[in-house]
Amino acid sequence: MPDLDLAIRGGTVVTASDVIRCDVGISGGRIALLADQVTGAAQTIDAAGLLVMPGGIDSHVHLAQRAYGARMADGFESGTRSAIAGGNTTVIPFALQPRGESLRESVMDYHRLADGNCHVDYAFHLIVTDPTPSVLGQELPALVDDGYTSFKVFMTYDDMVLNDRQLLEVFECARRERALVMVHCEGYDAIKFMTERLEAAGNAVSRPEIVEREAAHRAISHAELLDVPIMIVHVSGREAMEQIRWAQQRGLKIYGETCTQYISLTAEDLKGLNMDETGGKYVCSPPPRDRASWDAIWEGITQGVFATFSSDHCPYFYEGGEGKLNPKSRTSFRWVPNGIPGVEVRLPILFSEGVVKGRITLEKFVALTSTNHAKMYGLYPRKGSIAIGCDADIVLWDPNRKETIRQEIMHHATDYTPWEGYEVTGWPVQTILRGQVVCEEGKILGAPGQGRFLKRERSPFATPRGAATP
Ligand code: DUC
Ligand code: ZN
Ligand code: ZN
Repeated sequence: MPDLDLAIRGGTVVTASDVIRCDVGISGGRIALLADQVTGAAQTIDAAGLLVMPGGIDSHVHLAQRAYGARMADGFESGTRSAIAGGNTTVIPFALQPRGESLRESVMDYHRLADGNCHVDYAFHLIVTDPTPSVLGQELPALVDDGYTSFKVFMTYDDMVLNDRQLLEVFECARRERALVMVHCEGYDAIKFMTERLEAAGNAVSRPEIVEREAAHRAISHAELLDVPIMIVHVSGREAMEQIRWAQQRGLKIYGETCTQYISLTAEDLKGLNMDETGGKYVCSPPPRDRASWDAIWEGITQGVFATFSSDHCPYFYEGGEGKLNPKSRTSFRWVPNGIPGVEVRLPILFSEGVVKGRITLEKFVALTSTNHAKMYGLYPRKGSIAIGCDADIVLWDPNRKETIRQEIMHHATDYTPWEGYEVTGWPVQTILRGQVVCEEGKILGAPGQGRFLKRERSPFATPRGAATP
């Protein structure tokens, strides 16, 4: 038996493929032993009655991002503190290239903010806003080689939108470099048109599902044209889900991601967007839809249309001059900073709505919240499972614990949670990062800086089908 630093005894181990009663032995930060009885470790945790699951991997969070015209409430310290309290051990935030600037320099800027300040392990996706010949020909290939193996592109927003020609150029580069492209699918012109007309009429529903569906179809068509796999992120309802399912049924490598807000919030929450009520607290894009959309998202989850379930944690303050209620946003809904905090509640809400209500199995829960993120983004098998040799990133989970989500128990820096008063069953009890207990009963035990930067492999899911040669 290897010398063990830690034994987790008496729990039920859950992976994306199995639910097994066994003990876990950890040595040097890695899983060293899975056995009926593990004894003789330097430290022992009694996990009787608990689930022992891979730590959550949230592959869609925004931290310290300079965008959307406001200051983000969470930097790397508070954002990853919130992540770890929610049972996560890895996050993948974004390094955004401001237009006209070097992508490499932007990545270095984010490293300066993150390195030494994270409670969980982390990597970066790149946001490409300015795909110049030197970005496509030199910077992106070198960055992919350096472990930044995925990029996000936007089909909307004045300061980030790529036109169709630019999208194709980024897709072509991704195909060549074997990187995975994440696409924000909402059509720029349709949104702009609607925003202007609706603003004049004092109505705030400027991003209906049809703009998401149109953009998803366009992105899928471009991806098919070049035979490049893409991930369509933050899918909000039936329209875009059906586009992805249609593409998958055609054999295309089109992947889908959905998020907590699309199974638990609705457009009703957005009422009061003229800021006399609390609607701004729920502004994110795509916006939450209606209860029928929750059913469509569950259909996509259970049918395997969605590979990943993320938070899209994009935290702004509600109060104050730089938050949702900033003076400009009071003049029109279009200026309300776009995004909500959610990294800490992703696992409890999916567990409660999915596992406890019988919609998904425990294995599927682990796949959606951890394993598939690792596989999609080049971190597997080091991350995302409980098997010999994996990093010992583990959440001990009480499946019966009832909690009410409240701002006062959150660990993020922002001043509200959109899920205030939301009741869940299932809660993280301890979070273990590479064999160290870093959070217990909401108490952060480790120090910022314990999180390490993860250089990622190329994703096997980014390999083209080989059907066409552009
Ligand atoms: N897209 C995101 O991924 N997050 C927040 C806002 C947005 O447009
Ligand atoms: Zn987006
Ligand atoms: Zn996002």
